[in-house]
Order: sequence, then C-alpha cells, then structure tokens
Amino acid sequence: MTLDPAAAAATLAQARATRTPIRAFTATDPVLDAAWAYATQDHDRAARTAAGEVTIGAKLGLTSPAKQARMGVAEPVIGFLTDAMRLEPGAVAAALPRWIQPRIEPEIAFVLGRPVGSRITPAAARDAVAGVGIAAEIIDSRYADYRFRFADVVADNTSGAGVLLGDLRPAADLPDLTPLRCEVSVDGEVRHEATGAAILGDPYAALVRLSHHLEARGETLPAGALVLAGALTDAEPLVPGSSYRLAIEELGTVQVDA
Ligand code: OOG
Ligand code: MG
Repeated sequence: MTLDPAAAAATLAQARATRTPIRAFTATDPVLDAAWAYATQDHDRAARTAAGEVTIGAKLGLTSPAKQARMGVAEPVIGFLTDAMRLEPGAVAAALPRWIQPRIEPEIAFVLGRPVGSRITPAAARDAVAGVGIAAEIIDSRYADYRFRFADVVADNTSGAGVLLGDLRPAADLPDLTPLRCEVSVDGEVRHEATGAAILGDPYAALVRLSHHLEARGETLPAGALVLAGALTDAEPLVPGSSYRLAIEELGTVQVDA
C-alpha cells in the first residue's frame, strides 16, 4: 500500500520541528505520484492552518533551467505560502537556527490585483497582476542533502521556508519582464546571472501554469495574494557571516546578512 499522505505530512512536520532531515519517500516507494504529493502537501497546509498560520499565496519552483538541472527535477512544482514564512531581511541571521540546510534564491514576485482561480492566458496573467517586485526565497529541504524526486519535493511544500519581499512596482509599468537582468552576489562576488526569460520563457507563464493548477483543484487565490514565479538562478547556501545581494534590473535589490 502507498504511504498515507497524512502520515507523510506528519513525518515532514517532525523533520522540520526537530531539524532532522529525512530520506526521500520515493527512495522506498518509487511509485508515489503527483496526486499523492499534493495530498500530502494539503495535509501539511491543513495542520499549519489549524495552528493559526494564514495562507497568503503560492510559489512555483523548478521553473528555470538552472534550478531544474541542479535539483534533477525537470517539472515545475507548486507550493503554498503562509504569513509565518514572511521575514524581514534583518531577521534572517536570527532565524538561521530554525532551518536544516537553508539556501537563498532570487525570485520575481507578483501581487494579484484580481482573483485567479481558473485558466488564464499570458495576456490575462499580466492583467491579473497589480504589483511586481523582487523577492528572496529561503528554501530548506527536509530531505537530506536536497536529494529528492518530484513527488518528494511537492510533498515537502517545494522546500518552502521563508520569503523576503522587496519593494513593489505597478505591473503596468513593466509589461515585459523577460529582458530584466538578475544578479546574485555573495560577499561582493557575483555568483549567478540570468534574465527574466529564464522563468519558463516569461515569468507570466508561471502564473498561467499556476492558474491551471488552481482550476484543477477548485481553488482561487484572492486579490492581494502573493505569487513567487520560481528562482531565476540556482540557490546559494546561507552561511552564517556571509552577505547576499540579490538584484533584478528595474525591480531593485534584497540584501541579507546571514
Ligand atoms: C525545490 C524548490 C524550488 C524554485 O524557485 O525553483 C524553488 C528546491 O530547490 O529545493 O523554490
Ligand atoms: Mg523558489
């Protein structure tokens, strides 16, 4: 019998609470599929909601070639964001002990201007966004050494751990996000570069993809919800004492001292 999603979610919650990484579920049960994975993620979300966390939006992951190649999973994944994941850049150093193996990665963030719950076109995706900005996502896989397959990482809420949001700009001011250059520096040295096109050819394509997911699940994100389109580049480990500068042309920077 396939592993019970509720049991898997409890195992992941325990790993998170005790900062003890676990082995990927697919290592012993290779047939675990997307339905199992999202069911497990839903249990995690229900437990967090019961504990008082509020869903504030959604995140896509593995939407860029850099991330897909590095993580060995070539299929985008979708997770949820809660208010407890929002962090100010100055709070990261103090938060480090709560994570297992945190990494930081540059993202394009959207704030919805209208609800999204059914399939939309790329043009409608642009129209649905009120604000666009840079975000730094902190990921923290609950699987040892980030070794996972598609079903594992979805079950683990796509490694979600924290979100730092930069300033927002009106989306109407930036109709084309594909040429915007992104740069990630660690201690003043450039480590990663990409452009907006790294995200599925166009960051708005991530919102289109999310709309398909929401429709299939009968879920709607309200106006004001936050959406992360997925990292443009590979992530960097958060090392205590190091400083990180994530910049996207026209969108600004997020600076973090770990
Ligand atoms: C999975 C999470 C991927 C992204 O932006 O690509 C992700 C991982 O890399 O552990 O959030
Ligand atoms: Mg990410």
